[in-house]
Amino acid sequence: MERIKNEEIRQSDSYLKYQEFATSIRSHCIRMTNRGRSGHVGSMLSMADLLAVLYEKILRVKPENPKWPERDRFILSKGHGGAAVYAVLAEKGFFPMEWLDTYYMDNGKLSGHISHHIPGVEFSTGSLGHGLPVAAGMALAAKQAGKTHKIFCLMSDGDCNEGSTWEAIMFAAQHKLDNLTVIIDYNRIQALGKMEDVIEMEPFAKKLEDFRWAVCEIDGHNYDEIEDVLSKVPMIKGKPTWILARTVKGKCVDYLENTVSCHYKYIADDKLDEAIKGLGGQL
Ligand SMILES: Cc1ncc(C[n+]2csc(CCOP(=O)(O)OP(=O)(O)O)c2C)c(N)n1
Repeated sequence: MERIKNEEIRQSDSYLKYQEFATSIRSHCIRMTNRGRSGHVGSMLSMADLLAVLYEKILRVKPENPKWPERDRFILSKGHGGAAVYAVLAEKGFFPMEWLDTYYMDNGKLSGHISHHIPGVEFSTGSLGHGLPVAAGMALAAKQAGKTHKIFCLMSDGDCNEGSTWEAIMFAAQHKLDNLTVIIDYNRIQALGKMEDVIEMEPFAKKLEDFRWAVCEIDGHNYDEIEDVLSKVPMIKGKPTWILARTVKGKCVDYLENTVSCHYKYIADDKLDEAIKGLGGQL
């Protein structure tokens, strides 16, 4: 397994751009869940930096033509955090920004869990363990059709408690799907407990290597590490890539960070200003 060391990589020119984008994603998520009075805010904050690099630099997509046949495919398997992807898609111009105001509301445009009825979303998820089987199918279809686009699947550690995920892991290795990249938002906290108390997956990286994937471990909040590895996939020709991105659930809101209780939560009115200010974002 490759462990990228921070000091080996120079700080990317895009660092500030990523930081600004991630801050705006977090800020949208805090506001959306506050307005909707519901949502999985800790989960969204956890993956914001990964999404910022993916959508700023890595994914070849066209907001003005979301179904462009040559586009890279991105699937969010942890569909409960879908508001973070909605925020990204609105910022990138896939749909009007005002839609964000209707998140989790009756008759609103944006549902609590991610939906493929929204431009830029490939697949609806919410039941854990569904993202990777679909992503693996897309990767095989692309190979068979001789296409060069890539498939990216952002998953949670909770996704890896599901049998369907492990079937897809074996399937992808068997078919040598090196056009497939999984990123695990490895915050080690699930709905009601920490991984060590629910289902421990360590040694996680070794398991995936044994399942014939190319594996890499990074800091999932370090833009340079994220950019570096995502720019180089596939890491090994003929193998799917598994990126174990260590993250902090609730990242950037002090009192939420690394707590189990931040999973299914919104930030209430009396904490809203403080939370947004803490991000360094605009009120
Ligand atoms: C098959 C299935 N079982 C249970 C749930 C309920 N549930 C929602 S999120 C979650 C776990 C959250 O932890 P994790 O998946 O690691 O995501 P995180 O928010 O920490 O990134 C669970 C058990 C579900 N969505 N799907």
